[in-house]
Amino acid sequence: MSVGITDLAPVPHGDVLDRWLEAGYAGTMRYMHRQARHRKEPSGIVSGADRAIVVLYNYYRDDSSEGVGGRVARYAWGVDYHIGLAPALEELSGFVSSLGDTGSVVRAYVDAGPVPERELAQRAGLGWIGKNTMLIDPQRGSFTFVATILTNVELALDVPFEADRCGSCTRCLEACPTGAFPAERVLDATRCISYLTIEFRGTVPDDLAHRTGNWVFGCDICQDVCPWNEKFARPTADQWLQFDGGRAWVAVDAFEQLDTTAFAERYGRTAFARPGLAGMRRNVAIARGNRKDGARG
Ligand code: B12
Ligand code: SF4
Ligand code: SF4
Repeated sequence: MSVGITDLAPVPHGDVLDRWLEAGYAGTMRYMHRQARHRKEPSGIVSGADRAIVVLYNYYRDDSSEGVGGRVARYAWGVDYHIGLAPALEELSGFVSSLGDTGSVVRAYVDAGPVPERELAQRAGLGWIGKNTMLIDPQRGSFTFVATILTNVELALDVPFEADRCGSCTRCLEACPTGAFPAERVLDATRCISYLTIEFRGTVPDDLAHRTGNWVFGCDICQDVCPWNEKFARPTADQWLQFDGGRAWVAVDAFEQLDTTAFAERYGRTAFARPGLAGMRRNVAIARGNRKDGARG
């Protein structure tokens, strides 16, 4: 885990978010439009808060197996991280509260909420934004969750991470099977396998479905090819990420026999709950089709 501290001044790349939304790259994620004001001016998120403590949490695990069935992005191999990270964040929040006066503002966020997490992480000195749009920690790579604690407890600020260590590399841009990067550091979410398998409800257009290969939940390709991950990613030993013995692959018939109650019992505490049973069945059906066609992601 690495931790950095920054203030909540307006983000310097708010215009990037505006252009991204205008281009329609958020697709059906309407909440990104609703949250835009706070994402650009994070001091408005929690009344009184003027500091962000930003935490990077390593979730990397190795998987060299050429499994059978559908492939799952690493971040979803364990218990849902919104649940798994809660105890660590509660403990850290308690510690931060103990540094301030009674009644200090201390509020933790991970993913949920209008917090511009990567932008704050860069400003808190934890890494740079790669061409694949990921926050890259020079000592760990990008297989990390970002969590933030917004507070008014007086804390010294860290120095922003100003360097761009991507250099002339373009591996991630070339490796994306769906062509989801219209430019460096710009991701058209509507073409991204992560969006198509997790956020998007409905029928995936054929031209994209053919390119999703065997991914049934999320996608790690633009991170797997990154030299900073190849060199520096180290497996975590955290127990909550080992849930279920890991779930790097799911069997093609994993969801066939389940009804919604059985699905909730089996997967309710995992990230699969977001697309739900119908979404996971759709994803598996696409992967099965691609296997027959010999299409690869
Ligand atoms: C919407 C969303 C998605 C969408 C869109 C992704 C995207 N790139 O925008 C979809 C569904 C596709 C998605 C996919 C994934 N996501 Co997501 N997602 C988010 C969410 C909720 C918002 C991201 C966002 O603001 N997008 C809008 C665009 C415009 O923002 P942006 O690309 O980050 O650009 C901002 C900054 O980078 C900055 N900026 C832009 N250019 C430059 C240049 C410089 C020099 C600097 C300094 C800054 C800068 O300005 C922009 C505006 O603030 C965040 C959580 C959160 N609350 O922020 C998680 C989050 C980004 N996702 C995360 C993860 C893990 C993933 C996946 C890896 C999951 C997977 N394996 O399938 C993929 C990765 C795909 C990818 N290459 O980004 C993590 C990333 C952790 C990290 N180390 O970076 C986050 C932070 C969640 C978390 N709390 O851990 N995600
Ligand atoms: S997560 Fe996969 S589909 Fe999405 S941008 Fe990265 S390589 Fe492309
Ligand atoms: S693959 Fe290369 S260009 Fe892409 S994020 Fe990693 S270092 Fe940057």
